[in-house]
Amino acid sequence: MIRFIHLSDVHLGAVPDRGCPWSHEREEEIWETFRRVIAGIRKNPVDFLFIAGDLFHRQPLLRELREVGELFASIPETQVFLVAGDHDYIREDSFYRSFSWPQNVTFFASEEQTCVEIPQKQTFVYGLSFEQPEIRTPLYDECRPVNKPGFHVMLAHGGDVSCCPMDFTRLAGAGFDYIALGHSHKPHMVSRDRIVYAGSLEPLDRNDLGKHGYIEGTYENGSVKLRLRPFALRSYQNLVLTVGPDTTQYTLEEMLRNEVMKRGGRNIYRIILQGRVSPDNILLPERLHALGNIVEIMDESCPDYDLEELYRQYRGTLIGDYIKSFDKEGMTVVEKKALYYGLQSLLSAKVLTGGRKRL
Ligand SMILES: [Mn+2]
Repeated sequence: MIRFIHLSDVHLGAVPDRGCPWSHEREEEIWETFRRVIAGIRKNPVDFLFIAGDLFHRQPLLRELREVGELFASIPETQVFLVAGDHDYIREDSFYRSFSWPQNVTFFASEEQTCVEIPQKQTFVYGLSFEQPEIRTPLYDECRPVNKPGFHVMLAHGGDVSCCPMDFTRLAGAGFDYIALGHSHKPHMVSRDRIVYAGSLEPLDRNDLGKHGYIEGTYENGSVKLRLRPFALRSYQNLVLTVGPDTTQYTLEEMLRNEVMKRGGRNIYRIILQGRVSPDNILLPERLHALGNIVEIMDESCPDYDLEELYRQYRGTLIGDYIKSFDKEGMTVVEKKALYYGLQSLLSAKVLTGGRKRL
């Protein structure tokens, strides 16, 4: 049985959520998680480590390549295969061009598809690296494995218009046992147990929701079995807080504190406020930023007005006309906000001018 790990899009050097208080910690954590993967392999060696592009977020510094080289050298029983993606493409002056890797590492150094045979494991690994940040030609669609028995694995990066488009139906029929994909940060199977995006090792962007880690696989008697091994230190999560007419700032903050405690204080949250608040209660959602790693607050809540009742009461006045102008199905969140903000100021103006008179 052959055991392997497939990972991609580590993006060493990335600084997620730039400007947020936790941002620099995360820059270091991305390295740390990568080191933990290697430490895990050191303890429990696999036959192959496939890295399907964007190991680095940008051109690697020489000292960064040295560190990665040393990490690979510390797992001599594992053969490492590495391609460069669109972020860490092999620029003309890239240190990738001159770096000498340890013996157990194969770096695919050109945009030309190459096949490397590992005779003692009856394995064939295919790959190419980006030499430019954008490739609009489908470089992988014509690739076919050599006609020899064994485990045939292709490393491929991209899959969208500007990044090596791929015809997955053709690739699925090309004859590879496994296609280890990189570029999409969301782990997912394009074709079950055959064409798979490992996703980024750590989530890098507030839209990278869900679990992140690497793919653990085996190959035996012609069949590949896989599982996603969650490994990231943090996750991005959407957190919906539903408010009601009785919700005060205090209860809102308690609600958030409890949720963050339950789901984990390290995780990074996008707060979505929903529901109806009493027009007399003033909530200050921006104060929630202090209660956790809050990357964004979307306030979709509305004041709890009875629009029909208000319309009846103010028909023929500016307030009535105003309500009527919004009377339609499927209002967007922004339109609803406009309606309620407008109402709020019209109603308070009404108070100032002494009650129910034509405005
Ligand atoms: Mn990429």
